[in-house]
Amino acid sequence: MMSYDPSNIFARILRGELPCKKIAEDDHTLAFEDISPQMPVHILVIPKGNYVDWSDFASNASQEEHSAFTKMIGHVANLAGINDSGYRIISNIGNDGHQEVRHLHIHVLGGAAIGPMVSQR
Ligand code: DGP
Repeated sequence: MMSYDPSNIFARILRGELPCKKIAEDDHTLAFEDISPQMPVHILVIPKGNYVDWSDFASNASQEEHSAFTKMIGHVANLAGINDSGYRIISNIGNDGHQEVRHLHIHVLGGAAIGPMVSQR
């Protein structure tokens, strides 16, 4: 796993150096709109702590951070009104996972039928 780089784009959003379209926030978690949405609803949920990816978060985050992160994903799906129609959550991790921003994030995607789980290579 790469070490955390505090100059990554989501760290800059968390510090208020870059704007975002905020959806929801609590002490440990921020949710905002993806800048280049792949679906009618495309929300990113990130922990406020400096975690590179899921493995880093799993090993090093507190119970409170875990709980807040999990709840926020369901909360923004509720806010976006996609619970009944359905949605998908994705976290891209590392090189094989095609993770571009090295601060843990969950994509919440919905608002239309997404199709099969993974596109064929
Ligand atoms: P990933 O490949 O999983 O690391 O996805 C990174 C996502 O971050 C991608 O869907 C586009 C989004 N993104 C990149 N830069 C910005 C930004 O400055 N603001 C917002 N809101 N989203 C961004």
